[in-house]
Amino acid sequence: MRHPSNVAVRLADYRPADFLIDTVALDISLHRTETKVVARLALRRNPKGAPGAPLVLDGDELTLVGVKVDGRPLGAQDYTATPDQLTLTAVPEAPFTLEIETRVDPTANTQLSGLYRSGSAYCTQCEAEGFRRITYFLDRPDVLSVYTTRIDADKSEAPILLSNGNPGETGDLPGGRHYAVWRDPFPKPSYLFALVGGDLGVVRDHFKTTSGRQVTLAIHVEHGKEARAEYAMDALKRSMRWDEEKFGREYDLDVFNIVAVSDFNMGAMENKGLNIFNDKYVLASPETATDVDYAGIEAVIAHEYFHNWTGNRITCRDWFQLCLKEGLTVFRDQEFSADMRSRAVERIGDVRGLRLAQFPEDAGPLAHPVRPEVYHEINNFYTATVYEKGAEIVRMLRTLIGDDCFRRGMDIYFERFDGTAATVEDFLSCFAEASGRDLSHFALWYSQAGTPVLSTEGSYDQNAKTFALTLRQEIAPTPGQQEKKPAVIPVALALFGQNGEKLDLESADARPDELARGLFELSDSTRTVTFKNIPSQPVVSALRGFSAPVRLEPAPASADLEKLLACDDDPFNRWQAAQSLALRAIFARVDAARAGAPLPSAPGYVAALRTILSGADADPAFAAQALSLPSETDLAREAGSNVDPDELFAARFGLLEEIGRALASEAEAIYARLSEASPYSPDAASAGRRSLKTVALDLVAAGDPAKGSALAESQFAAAGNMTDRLAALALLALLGGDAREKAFAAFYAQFEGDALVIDKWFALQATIPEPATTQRVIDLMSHPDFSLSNPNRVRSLIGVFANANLTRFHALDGSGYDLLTKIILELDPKNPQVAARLLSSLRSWRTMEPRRRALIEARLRRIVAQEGLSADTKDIATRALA
Ligand code: 0A1
Ligand code: ZN
Repeated sequence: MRHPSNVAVRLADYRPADFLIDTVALDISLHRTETKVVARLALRRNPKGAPGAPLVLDGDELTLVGVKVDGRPLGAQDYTATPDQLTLTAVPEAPFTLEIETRVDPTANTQLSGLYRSGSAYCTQCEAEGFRRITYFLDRPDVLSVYTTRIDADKSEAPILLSNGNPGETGDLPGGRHYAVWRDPFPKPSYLFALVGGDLGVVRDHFKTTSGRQVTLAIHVEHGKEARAEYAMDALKRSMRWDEEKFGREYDLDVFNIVAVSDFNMGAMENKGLNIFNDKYVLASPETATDVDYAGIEAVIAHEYFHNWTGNRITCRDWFQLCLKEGLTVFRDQEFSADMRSRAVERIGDVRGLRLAQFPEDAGPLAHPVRPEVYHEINNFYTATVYEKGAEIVRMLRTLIGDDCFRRGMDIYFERFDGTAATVEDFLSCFAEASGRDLSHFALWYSQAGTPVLSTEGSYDQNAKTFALTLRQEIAPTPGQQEKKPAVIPVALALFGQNGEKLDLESADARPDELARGLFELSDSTRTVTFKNIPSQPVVSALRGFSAPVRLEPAPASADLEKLLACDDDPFNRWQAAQSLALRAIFARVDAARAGAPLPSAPGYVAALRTILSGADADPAFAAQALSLPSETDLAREAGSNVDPDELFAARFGLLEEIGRALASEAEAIYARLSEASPYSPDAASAGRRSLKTVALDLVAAGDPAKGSALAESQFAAAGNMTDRLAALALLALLGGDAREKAFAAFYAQFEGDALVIDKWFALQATIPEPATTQRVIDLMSHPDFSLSNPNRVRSLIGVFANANLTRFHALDGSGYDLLTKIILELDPKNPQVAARLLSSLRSWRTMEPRRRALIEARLRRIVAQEGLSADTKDIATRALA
C-alpha cells in the first residue's frame, strides 16, 4: 500500500519539493517477471525547498538492488529503504548523481499502474502515481526533468521499443536481445513517462506543421488490426491541424506515437510523444464499431493530442490542480468535436453526459469542488466533476469575456507558463489580464462544490408593457461545505412574443453589452431585470445553450415549452423543451400510479413529437435527440429522492407505448425511408440519419412490439454495419422471446474472438430489464471470454449492469447489490482503481426509497469493514457512507 487511506493530502499543505531532478537517464531491461531498472538522476537542492531536508523518494511495491551517489555505492547505513520509500539522510549539498537499481515484476502487476503486461506487450501507466512503481522518485507533477530512456528486450518478444521523445540509437545485443534509446528534450513530470515493448503492427503517416516541421505519425496495434486504426489516424491529423488553427499550437517532436493496448484502466493517456490508449478508443471498422464508437475515438484521440500543450508543455503544480489540464482539455476536445460535427448535437450530448455523471456526483456524498482541497487517494479524483464540470467552467469563462479575450488569455497562458507546473490561479490570471476583469468571484466555481439551482420568475405588466424577470440562485450544502455563496452565473436569455417572434431586449437594469448579447450575469442571490416595450406576455428562453452548469427549476409551463419547441432559435433549448415536456409527462404518470388514479395521457407532448418527426429530415441527428425520452437514469436524477426504479420504468415505458401508438405511421414511414441501403460512412450526417432510423424503429416497436420485432430481426440479419446491427440487437434484447436468444447466439458466432465486439454482447445482455438478468450476468462471468482482470470486460458486463439496468440492479431482494459487492471484494485486491470506480455506482444511494437505501447501506458497511481493503475502495465506501 502506498499511503494508508487514513492519511489525508491537503492543498493547504503544498510545499515545493526539497530537491529538483534536472535529468533522468533510465536503463530498462525488459523481462517478464524481473525487469531491471537503473535510474541515474541528476539531483540538486531546490532553492525553494526546506534547507537541510533529507532526500525522501516515493516508491510503491519496489525491490531495491542498490544505490550509488556520484558513482559510489551506498552502504546500508546511508539509506533506509522500504517498498514504498527510499530515504537518504546525508546527501551532498552540491548537485550530485543518484543511481538507483530496482527490480519490478510486470507480469504480477494486475493493478495496471506502473510497468505491466497487456497481452504479450509491455506497457506503462504512470498517471497519477505509477512511476514510483518503476523506480524510486520524487513522483510529483512539479518536478520536471529531461529524460533519456534506453530499453533493451528480447528482440523476438519485443521488436518494437518505444518511449517518450525522439528516437535515438538502436542496435542488437548478444543473446537475441536488442536496444533502443529515446530522448525527450522537453522537461516533464514523471507521470508523463511511458515505455512500450512488444510485437505490434503499425500504421504510419506524416504531418507537416504550419512552420514546416515534418512529423512521423505512428499508431501501433495488434497485428492484423492495422486497417482498424485508419480512422484514428485521420482523427489525429485533423486534431493537429485544428489545434494550429484554433489555438495556434504546433506539435513539437519529430514523432508522435500512439499504442493501443487491450488492458487499460481508463480511456487513454497523454504521455509525451507516446500516447497509450485503451484499444476501444483506437480500433474501428464499420463492421465492428458503431457511430458512437467512431465519435468516441475522434474525441479521445483529440483529447490526448491536445494535452500536448494543455497538460504536458504546461503541467499541474500538484494533483489538486488536475482540472487545469483536464477541464481545459475536455473543453478543447468538445470544441473540436463541435467543429467536426454538429455543434448543436455535440452540445446536447455533452450536457446529457454532464447531467448523467456529474450532477449525481455533485448532489451526493462524493461531491467535491472542481479543485478539491483534500484527498485520500488521488486516483479517485479523475471524476466527472474535475473533467466535465471543469470544462463547463472554461466554457463559462469564454462566454463571460467573449471569444477574442478568451483567445488572448489562452495565448498569454501558453506564452507565460510554457515549461512550468501551473495552478488554477495562474490560468485565471491570464484571462483577467486579457479581459481587464476581476475574476476573483468567478474563481468560486473551482472551490465550491454543488450544482446551483437557477430559477426564473417573470411578471408582465400589460399597461406598462414591461416584463420583470427575476433570476435566483441557490446551492444546497455539500459534504464539508455547509455555507454556500452565490456563484457568477452567465444566463443566456431570449424573450419570444406570442407569435414566436424574438423580442428586442431593452432595459435600464442591464449593461448594453448584456442586452446586445442576450447574456445576463447573475452574481448575487437574485437579480431582477425589467424589460421595456414588451407587447404581450412573453415566453422566456433561459440558459440558452446551457450557458452554465446549473439546474434550471422549475421548467417553464407546458404551454411555453411547446412554444419554445416550435420557435426557439437556440437548438439546445428546443431539445430541452422536448425533454422537459417528457419529464413532466412521465412524472404525471408516476404520481397517478402512486395515487391509484387513471394514467394521464400526454397529447401536448405527443403533438410536439409529431411536429419534430415531420421536420426530421432537416436535421436528423437533432431530431433523434429531441425524439428520445429521458433515460431511466435521467428520471432517477430528476426525481432526486425516494427513487423507485420500478415506478420510473413503468411510467417511462407507458409513455413510450402511447407515443409509439400515436406516431406509428409517421415512424414507420421514416424508418422505411432511412432504411434504403447506402455504403457506410462514419461522418456526422450519415450517423445522424442512422440515429434517427433507430429512434423510428424503437417507436414502431413501442406501438406494435410484434411489428418492431420483425423489423429488428430483418435489420439484424441484413445489417451492413455495427451501428444498425447493434441497434437491432438492443431492441430485440428489450422485446425478448426466441428472437432475442437467436440474435445473441448469431452475434456471438459472428464476432467470437473480437473482444471489443464481444464487450457489446456482454453489455446488451446486462441491460435486459427482466428478473432473469441477474443470473444471466452471474453466468456470463463464467463465460470463457469474460475476465475480471480486463477492465473493459468488467465495465461492459458489471459496470453496465450496475449503472444502466436500474430495475434489476436495484431489485428489491438485494440480489443486484449482492452481486456488485461480491465482485468488488474479489476485484479489489487485483485492481483497486477499477473496483473503486465500480463502487461509485452506489454514490446516489441516499436518493433511493427507504427499503433499497437500507439494503445498499448494509452492503457499503460490509465493504468498508473488509480487512485489507485497498485505499481506493475504502476511500469511496467511507465517503459514500459519511
Ligand atoms: N490523463 C488521462 C486519463 C488518465 C487518468 C488517470 C489514469 O490512471 C489513474 C490513466 C489515464 C486523460 O485525461 O486522458
Ligand atoms: Zn485528459
